[in-house]
Amino acid sequence: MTTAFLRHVLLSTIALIFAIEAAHPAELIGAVPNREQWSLNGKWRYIVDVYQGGSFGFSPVWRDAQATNKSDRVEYDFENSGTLYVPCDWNSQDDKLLYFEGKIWYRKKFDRPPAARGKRLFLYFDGANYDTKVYLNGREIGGHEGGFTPFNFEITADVRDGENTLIVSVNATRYGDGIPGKVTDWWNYGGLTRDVRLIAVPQAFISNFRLQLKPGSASAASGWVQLNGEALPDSVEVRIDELGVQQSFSVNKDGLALLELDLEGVQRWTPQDPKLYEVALAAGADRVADQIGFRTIETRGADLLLNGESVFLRGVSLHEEEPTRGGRAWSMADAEKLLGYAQEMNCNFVRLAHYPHNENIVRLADKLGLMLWCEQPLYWGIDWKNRTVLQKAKRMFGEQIARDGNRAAVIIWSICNETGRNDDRNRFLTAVADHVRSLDDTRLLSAALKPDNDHTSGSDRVLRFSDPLGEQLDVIAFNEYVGWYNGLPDRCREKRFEIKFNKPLIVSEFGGGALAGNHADRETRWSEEFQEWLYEETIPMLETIPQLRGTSPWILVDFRSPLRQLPAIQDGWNRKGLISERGERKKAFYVMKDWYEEKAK
Ligand code: GCB
Repeated sequence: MTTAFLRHVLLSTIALIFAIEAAHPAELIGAVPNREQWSLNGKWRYIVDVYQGGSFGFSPVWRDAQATNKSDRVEYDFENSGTLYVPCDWNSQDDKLLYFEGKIWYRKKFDRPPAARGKRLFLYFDGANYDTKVYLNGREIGGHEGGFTPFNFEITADVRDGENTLIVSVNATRYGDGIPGKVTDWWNYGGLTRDVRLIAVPQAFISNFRLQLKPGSASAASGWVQLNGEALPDSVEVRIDELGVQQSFSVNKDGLALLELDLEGVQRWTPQDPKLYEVALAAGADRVADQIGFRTIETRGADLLLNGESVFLRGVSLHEEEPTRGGRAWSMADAEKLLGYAQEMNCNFVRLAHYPHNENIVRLADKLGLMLWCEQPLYWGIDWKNRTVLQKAKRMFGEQIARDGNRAAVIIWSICNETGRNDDRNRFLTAVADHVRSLDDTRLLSAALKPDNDHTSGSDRVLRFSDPLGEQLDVIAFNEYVGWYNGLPDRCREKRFEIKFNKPLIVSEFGGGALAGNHADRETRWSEEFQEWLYEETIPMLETIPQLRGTSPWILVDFRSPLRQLPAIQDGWNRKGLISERGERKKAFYVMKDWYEEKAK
C-alpha cells in the first residue's frame, strides 16, 4: 500500500467521521410536553422514493423545486402530491403502502411563530421509523437513526420570518446493522409515527434534568440539571411547593448543577396511589416544570422491593399498536385505551415490548400507577460483532433515559429480547448494561432471555436457566412457550424449573394463539378454548418457581406480523393476544384477570 493511498484512506475516514458527527441531532430536550411549543402535526405532502436516490429527473427533492414557467422541467411536485397524516405510520394510511419499507419524502410548510422571535427554536421529533434526514429551506439540518426514540435539531439560525419549508425523508428499510436487525415478529411501520413540534426556549435554558429518590432512601433525592447556552446563569432553583422545598444549586462551567434534596414528608409513588409532585425549575430566564413521582425499586435476594416492600408484578406485554384503528399507537387516547385494557385485567405492570413506546404511554402509566418494563429492540439477529451497532444501542438507551428518566412508572430497563448465547453477544450486552447503569442507577436492569433448553427443544422435564448474562442483571427474566411451541398445554404439568440465580424472576412471555370467536374443544389449536386451557395449565406451573416475582404473558392485544400467514386464522396477525384487534376479550383474558385479582389480595 502506498503512503498516498493510506493518506487518502485516513483523510476520507476522518471526513466521514466528521460528516456523521455533524449530522447528529442536538442534545435532547427533556420535559417536552411542558415547554412552549407549536405542533407540526397534520397533513404533510409526500412522495415515495422507491430507488432511495433523493432526486427525480436529476433534481434533488429536498430543494422543493417548482416549475416557474411553461418550459421548465421539474419531475416531481409536492404541491400536487398526496398527503399523509402526521403522526401516523404510512402503512395503515393507504393500502398501497401496507407493505412499503423504503423511503418516503415528506413536506410541511410552517410560519415561524411570532412568539418564538428572540428565542432559540428547536425542531423536535417524538419518533420516526427508521432512518430520518431533515432539510429546512433547502439545507440539510441533520439526521437520526432509530425508530423509537426522540431527537431534536436547533433551527434558530435557519428559520425565516414567514414561510419555511421543512422536508423530511424517512427510510424504513431493514438493515443488518440496524436495531432491530432484519427480522422481527412485528410490523415494520414506517414514517413520522409520532408528534412533530417546534419548541421555543430562552437563549440560555434548562435542557434536561433528573430528580429521583436515592436507592434505599425514603426521602433523600438526588439528580442534576443541565443548562445549555452561551451566558449561563450561575445557579438553578428547584421548588416543590407541596413539600415546602425551595433550594438553589450552583452551576459549574459545563452548565451542570448537581442536586441533593431532602424531601421530608414525601408521599411515595405506589400503584395504589401514584402521587406526582409538581417540580418547578428556574434558571435565568428559563422556567420549566414536570410532574414527578418518587419511589425506590430494589432487590434483596429473590425479592423485588418497591419502596422497601415486596411486590409481585401482575403484568402483561404490549406492542405499540392501536389495532381497532390500525397502525402504531401514538396519542394519549391510544394510550388510554391500551393501558385501560391492562387495568381491566388487574395488572399493576406492563412490559412495553419490544422498543420504547411513545411518551404518552409512559406518562399515562405514571398517572395510573402502572409499573413499566422498557426495552430497546435488541431483538433476535443483532450484529453483535459490530462496534457501530454497539454505539447505536448506547445512544438509543441514552435517548430513552433522557426522555423517561423522571418517570416513577419506569422500574426496569430491559437490555435485550431472546438473543442467542455467545461471547460476542455477552460482551456487547455487558457493555450496554454498564452504559445503562452509568446513566441511571435508580432502576433495575433485566432482559427477556430463554431457558437453556429453549421452549422448542422437546420433552425435557427440567427447564434450566443459567444464561451467563444473568450475572449482569438485577432481575432475571425469560420467555417460555411450554404447551404452544412444544407439546400441548398439559405438558406444563410435568415441567420443573432449575434456576441458577437467587434473584427476582419475571416470566416475560408465555401464551399461545387463538382467533377470537373461534370456539371448539380445548385440543383444537387456534380456538379460544385451547388458549384458555394453556393459561390454566401455565399458571400453576409458573407458581412452582420460588423466585417468581412477576409475569407478563404474550400478549395483551393481537398485533400485525409478517411472520404469521395462516389464512382464515392469522392473515398477517399474531393471534396470541388476550384481546382481538376488534377489542373482543378472549376466554384466556378472564383466566389472567381472575388470577391477578387473587394475587392482588
Ligand atoms: C417471542 C418473541 C415475540 C414473539 C413471540 C411469539 O419469543 O419475543 O416477539 O412475538 O415469541 O409470538 O412467538
